[in-house]
Amino acid sequence: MSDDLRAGFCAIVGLPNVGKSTLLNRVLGRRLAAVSAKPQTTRDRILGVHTVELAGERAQIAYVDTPGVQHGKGPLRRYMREAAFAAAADADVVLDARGLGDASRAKPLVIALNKIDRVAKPELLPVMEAWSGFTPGVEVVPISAAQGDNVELLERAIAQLLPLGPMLFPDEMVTDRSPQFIAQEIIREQLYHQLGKELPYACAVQVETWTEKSGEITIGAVIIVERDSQKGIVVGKAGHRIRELGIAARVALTEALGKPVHLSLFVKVLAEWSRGETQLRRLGYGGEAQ
Ligand SMILES: Nc1nc2c(ncn2[C@@H]2O[C@H](COP(=O)(O)OP(=O)(O)OP(=O)(O)O)[C@@H](O)[C@H]2O)c(=O)[nH]1
Ligand SMILES: [Mg+2]
Repeated sequence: MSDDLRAGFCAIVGLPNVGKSTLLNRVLGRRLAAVSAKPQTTRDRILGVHTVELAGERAQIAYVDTPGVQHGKGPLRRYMREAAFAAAADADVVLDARGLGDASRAKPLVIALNKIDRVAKPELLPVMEAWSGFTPGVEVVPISAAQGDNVELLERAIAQLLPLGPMLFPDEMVTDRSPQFIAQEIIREQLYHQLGKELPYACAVQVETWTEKSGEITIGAVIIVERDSQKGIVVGKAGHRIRELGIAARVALTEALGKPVHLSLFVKVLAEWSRGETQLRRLGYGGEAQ
């Protein structure tokens, strides 16, 4: 084993819904970023540090999961887009989950073709060849983030492109995000799973209270919507929907935090929260994307 360590940032960029956050969670072996079948689930940059030995070489890959690159108007969309481009601009390596974005051209690039569990092997080869032809000299790694196939191979390809140098973070560090932020993501993920097509995009989640006592965590969180009618849907008939959301979120939180969790969920209307810069900032989406 060599003493050399490669360390640097790898931005995970790509179109919405290609599995960027699933890959981050897979690599880290824990649930950090929200995942859903609906596009535009991720709203912010999320750092996930993986300090690992790959084929005898030590590496520290600081992944930055980003919102899927998409068009669209309004301050929240703009914030999401800027978060993705800024992460790519700051990175040592860009991992493009599927397609090429403008922001990635100036950096060493690795392409991950995800969801290979969905295609038959003979169909994969021509797709890989096409990508290799399109981006000569760029490693194209077919993976299944959901099942873990080839993920180590992908990490090796990324690590080789990182600069030699000291670790950027302590080796036990996984993220710079607070447990409160992760809890918000886990609750928001349930909104994407359980609410209809449009509604999750009108929701934000904020943890308001957090107390730890005798090894248990008690969390109070609000789901913020834009209109009274949306509040009615989130609460549901006789409070049925919010109860279901609470049950599923509590199970996921208990698993993610490794401690029993008590969760109280409330719904609050904050008119046009996604259109006002000040309100966005207050909810954590604002100023400089972090
Ligand atoms: N079959 C299959 N599904 C996958 C795989 N990876 C992710 N998915 C599914 O694809 C959907 C989108 O996954 P996400 O990880 O949220 O995708 P994303 O790129 O982070 O999406 P945005 O944050 O919206 O840009 C979810 O339903 C995942 O379960 C995979 O390897 N195989
Ligand atoms: Mg995502």
